[in-house]
Formats: sequence, structure tokens, C-alpha cells
Amino acid sequence: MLNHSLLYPVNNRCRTARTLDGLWKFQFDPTGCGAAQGWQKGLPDPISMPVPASFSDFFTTRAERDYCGDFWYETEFFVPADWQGRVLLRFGSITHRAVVYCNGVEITRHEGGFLPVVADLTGAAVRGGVNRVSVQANNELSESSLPCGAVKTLPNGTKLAKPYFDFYNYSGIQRSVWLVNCPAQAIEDYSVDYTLEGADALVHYTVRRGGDLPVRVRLLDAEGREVAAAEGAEGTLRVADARLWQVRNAYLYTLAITLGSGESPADEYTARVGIRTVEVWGTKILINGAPVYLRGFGKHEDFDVLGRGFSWAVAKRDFECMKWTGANCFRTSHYPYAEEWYQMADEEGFLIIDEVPAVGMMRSTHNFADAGMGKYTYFFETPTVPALLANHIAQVEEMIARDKNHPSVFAWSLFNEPETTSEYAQKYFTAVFEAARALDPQHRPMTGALEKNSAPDKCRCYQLCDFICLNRYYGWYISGAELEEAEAKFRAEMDQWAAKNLNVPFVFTEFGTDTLPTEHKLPSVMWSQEYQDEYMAMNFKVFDSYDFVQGELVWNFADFQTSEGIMRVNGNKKGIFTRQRQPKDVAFTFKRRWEALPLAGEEK
Ligand code: CKX
Repeated sequence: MLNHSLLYPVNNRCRTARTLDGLWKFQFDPTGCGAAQGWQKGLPDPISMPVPASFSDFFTTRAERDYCGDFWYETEFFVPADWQGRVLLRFGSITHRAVVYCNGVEITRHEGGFLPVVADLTGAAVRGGVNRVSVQANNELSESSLPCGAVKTLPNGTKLAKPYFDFYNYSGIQRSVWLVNCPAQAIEDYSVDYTLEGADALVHYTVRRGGDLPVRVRLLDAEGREVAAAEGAEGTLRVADARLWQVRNAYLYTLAITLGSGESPADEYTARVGIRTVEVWGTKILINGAPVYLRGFGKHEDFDVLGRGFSWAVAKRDFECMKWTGANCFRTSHYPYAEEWYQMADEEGFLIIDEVPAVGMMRSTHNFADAGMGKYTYFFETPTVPALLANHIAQVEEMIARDKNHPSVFAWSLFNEPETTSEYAQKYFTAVFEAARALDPQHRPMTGALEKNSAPDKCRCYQLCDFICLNRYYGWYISGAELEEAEAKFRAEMDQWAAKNLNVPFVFTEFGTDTLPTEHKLPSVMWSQEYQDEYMAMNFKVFDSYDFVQGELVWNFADFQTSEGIMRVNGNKKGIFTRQRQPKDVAFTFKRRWEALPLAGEEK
């Protein structure tokens, strides 16, 4: 069980939150000597580094850009003398692991680069004075880290990250840092779940708090009018004539939680919530009881210069581009994104498949090639598996704790393209799914993205999924350019799935072709814009032939940075948009197709 609160910071009469975003001090620590030499008391030779951002793409040398190992961040902050209660530092994430110090004293450690790190500075921070926070971070990959990979050490001692995944190993403090003051006896967490009763909605809530002060919960509509209220740490609010959160037509209420009574409560927390239900029913995905056909993207947090650093401006542009195509969904491939993405999706009515960073679970540095070729790497048969499993479950727990109240999140993805064909994999993922199912108060569907080796006759893990997600590249990695042969092979596989009569929805969570916006050719060749279009037309024909196919999330929303290699032209170019978020020709094809499909609430 998590012993800290992952609530997103808010400001109100009981709480203060200030970001520490800006220029921090930064220093590489290639020999890992920093802690022993006392760097937590002040970095000896720092440079400046923007926060939030990945550190890599600011540098002009390979050694710095591709740096792998320990690195340190440091900044100073003032804590007002009148701050009572607890003082917390909340990092949106530190990639991939960190030790946080305040005024030279170790406060906390965290494993995993895509979920919040909360350091309780209450005992360590000086009130009415300036304090120093130091972060000893590390970006090495291993077979027990999530995502998985390895480190290669060159003869001169230089370490290089060797990801088993197809995105650049961007690292650093990539999301906002908040200094938070909250009461000693605080609201720690809350959960909501919904049932619909005719035109009314029942909002079931629970509040976790420190101490046993009385709890009051109110629900306010978008105009701030109270529509329901209740007393107690758990209960149900009845909302008459509820306005539902609908796909691409969102309506948000405000949940206002108060601790203590009278005019000056001990604590207050407000959050925006959307009333909606999610259900898998036969081969349909139902939102508020109505079927929805998913169309949209697998994405990355990735942009020029920023790397994986969160930027409201990039997120805004991405949502505008996605809306322009007629999309209604995206997958947070291959890790939980900054929380601001989910806030925007809540407002815009986008559906999210929220993915834990369980990617690279195949021992291969070019798994995109090996994934479809039947390569078997004994991934779940090595001594690191127990540590990996514990880490995997811990990150699922943190992801669900952080994201469970977002109406946009309608499903959890617990893996991307692992080996799934052995009894070892089956045992491993059974444990992951069992743990995950106990955690979500909304009992959302659970799934994971399966690559080509996870074929209908071989895969031992699709049975765990509430709907089946396929990453398929017939016409690219398989029978590339031979589109007729690719289509025949694709249909042969789909016929095998159909013959199983599984009576569950299937969603394509990846399909795509690398395409250079500069390349045009008639007749088409692979990598040209024309080929991307022809490939998509073939895929659409296949999708439309099987009525259990209930979604298509193309790979990828935009071109993105990867490790270098002979299969990658300065990154993966499967974007429907360029890395600068301009449409390739095929974006107009998607726009035409998706705008002609019902947004939600009707059969395709
Ligand atoms: N799927 C055959 C995982 C993504 C990659 C994508 C690709 C692969 C394909 C696996 O992270 O980028 O190769 O484009």
C-alpha cells in the first residue's frame, strides 16, 4: 500500500502549492562518487539546467547527450515562517530513479521514471529560511527496471544505455516540481465510482485522511452550484438529472472535500470529476452504456529540444491536431504521461488507455524487428524476474493511485509487446493482472498490447485481457511493399482470432509505416507518403471486415526520437504528423475516415 499521497497540488485556504520550475544546477557524476563526496551539501562544479526538460538535447556533444549513469540536480527554495503542518516536495517524475536530499539529509528514494516522487520535508526544511534540495538521479536500464534494457560499458568506463525499446532514453526531471504546504492531518486521497439510475447518477466516494476529523463532500456543477452533498469518509451522492462526461463532449463537476467542521476547516481539496461508466459488453466497449469505436493514436511525450519534458504548449497543439483528425482516444505508450495530459483529456472528452512502462520485455535492442520474427529470448526465465515483477506491480499500483479518478482513463494497459508464449510469461502476467484488478475502484478494463509473436495459437496471455490489443505491421515489418501478400497474411491471422469466438472487442493499438515527408513517388515505394496512404487503405479494409474490431490507434501520432541505428533515420518516422506537428499527407486520409465514423453512442 502506498504510504504517501499522490494528489495533484492545489491552492486553497488550507493548502499552498508553488512550482520550483526554472533553472536548476546540474552535474554529471560518471563515477558515482557524488554521495560519498558530499554533493548533497552542494554540487562542486555545476552547470545550469532547465526544469522540466530532458537533459539530452541541450548538449552539443555525443558524450553529454547520450550520458548514462548518475547525475545530480540542485536548487534552493524559501519556506515561509508561517507554514504550519507538512512541507512536501512533489516531482511529477524523475527518470528513472532518484534519491532526494533536503539540506544534505536523505529524505526519500524512488524507483521508476514516470510517476510522482513525493518527499516529505516537514522535519528537514527550515521555516523562514532558504533550503537546498539535491536530487541524485540515475538513468541506467536493466532487466528489472521498467522500461527494460541494459547498459554497455566501454573500455574507458563510459556507460551507454541499450534500451530494449524503440524510444530514446530521455532522462532528467522532465515534469514540474511543486513545493507544497498542507495540514498535518490532511486529505490524503480520494476515489470516485459511478452508477447510473435512469437520468440520475450515483457518485460513490471514499476519502482517505490522516487522523479522524469529520469529512464533508460536495459536488458542484460547472456553474459552481451545489448539486449533492454528504457527510462521512465514504458514501454516495445522488445527482439528479446528471450531466454525463461523454466522449468528445465532456462535462466536469467539481468534487469539494472538506476535513473538519465550521468556518475554518482543517483541510480542503477540490478536483474536477466526470460522471461516466465504462463496460466491456460482448464485442463492444461501452461508455455510459453506448458503444464507442476508438480512433486515435499511440503517442509519445517527445518534442524537439524538450525531449520528454512536459510543455503545456506542445500538449495544446497535440490536442488540437488530434481533434482536427476526428480522433477520440490515445494510448499513453509506453509509460504514464505527465498528469496535465490527463487533465486536458478530461476537459476535451478524450479516452485514454493508460500504460505502465512495461516495455522491452524481450531481450533485444531492436525488438521492433525481432518482435514479428518468432525470436524467443527466455525473458521470463531469468533470476531478475522476481525483482522485475515486484517493480512492475509497484508501478501499476502508483499509476492506478495517481490516475484512477480521471474520466478520460477508461482502460489500463499493463504491458507492451512482451514475450507471451511461455508458461513463465503466463505466470508472470497472471500475477500482474491479479494485483492490478484489486486496485482500481472503478474496475476498468485491463489489457496489454500484443505483438505479432503473440499469435492466436501461441499466445498464453491474451486470456487475461478484457479486450485484446494488437500491434500489427502487415505491409511494413511483414511483407513490406507486397501489400497483397500482407493483406492475405493479415486476414489469415484475423480469421484465426475470429474462429476462437472470444466474444471480446479487439483494438489495433499499433499499425503504421515509417514515412519521410520529403518522399513522394508514383508508383509508391516504402517510406514515401504514397505508400503510407496505400498501407492505411489496406489496413482499413481489413479492420472493417471483422465486426469485433472496435478501435484503431495508429502508430504514431508524430515522428519521435529513438536510439540510432540502421533501421531509424534520426528517429521513428511513423508519425501521422511530423515531430514539429505538421500533417503528413496521410493525416487527411485519417481525417476523412474518422470524421465519417460516429464519435460515440452509435454502432460503427
Ligand atoms: N512497436 C513490431 C513498439 C513501438 C515501436 C514500433 C515500431 C513497434 C513495432 C513492433 O514502440 O516504435 O517499430 O515502429
